[in-house]
Amino acid sequence: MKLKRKNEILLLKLGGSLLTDKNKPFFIREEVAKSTIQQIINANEKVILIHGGGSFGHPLAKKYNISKGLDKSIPNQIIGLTETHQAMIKFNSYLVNLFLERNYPVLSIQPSSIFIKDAENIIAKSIDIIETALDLKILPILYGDIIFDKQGSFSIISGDQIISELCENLQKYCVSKVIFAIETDGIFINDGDSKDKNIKLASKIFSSELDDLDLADLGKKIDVTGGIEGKIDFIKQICKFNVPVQLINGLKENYIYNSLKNEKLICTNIIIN
Ligand code: IP8
Repeated sequence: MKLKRKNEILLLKLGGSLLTDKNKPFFIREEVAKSTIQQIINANEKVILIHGGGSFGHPLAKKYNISKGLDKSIPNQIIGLTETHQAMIKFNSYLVNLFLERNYPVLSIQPSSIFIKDAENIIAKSIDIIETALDLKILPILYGDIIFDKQGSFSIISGDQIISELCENLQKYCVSKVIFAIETDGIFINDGDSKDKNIKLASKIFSSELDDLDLADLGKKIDVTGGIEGKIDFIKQICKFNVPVQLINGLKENYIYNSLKNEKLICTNIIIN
């Protein structure tokens, strides 16, 4: 019997700090968003798009401490939970509309409706909804969201977590690469001794080196889901599923298009070894 090859798919995560100004609540960088969406349309590859929370999700999640779960001592936490979700829907709808205005078929899929937690573990459900959309040549769009916990609580599911779940649970499709479009060129590491510290872009990192990176401190922003250290933890998980990862600067001209088309770029490539 001939084995049927799985269809290859790319996962593209658009960072919240790329698409929004994290210092201004609910502020979309419209030119960046429009250029990004146009590049995805131009590339016209089989993609699942995931975007982060940026200045929509993070400030509300932080205000109500959503990632730490139910806490009766926080006033109005439950309304804050629903507001966090709604802020993400608003951000997501803006992006979805950019595609639809350009007649490109996309479908928003609510992560809080297809994932649930049971204490520490995320239980991926209804991944076949995403696969059926892909079969119909629809580009599915997911985003960092709230997630319920069957134990009667909740927390945040980040875009990075969703990517890891997709790498693990997609059945009909096989992820050929995960692309993180961020607002810097990739992962920066310290170079040289402590007296004369310079930083440099790590253009190639083997998956086995991920535990020992001497990360450069590029300053911290409001991020309830862990910043670059948190991202590296998810990259490690993604590598366990044998999927290569690329971090690219989404602000550079045509970088998203070129990455989707597998062109050579100045960026960070994580190679499985
Ligand atoms: O920006 C966080 O997703 P991320 C989503 O991918 C919320 O970490 C709601 C804060």
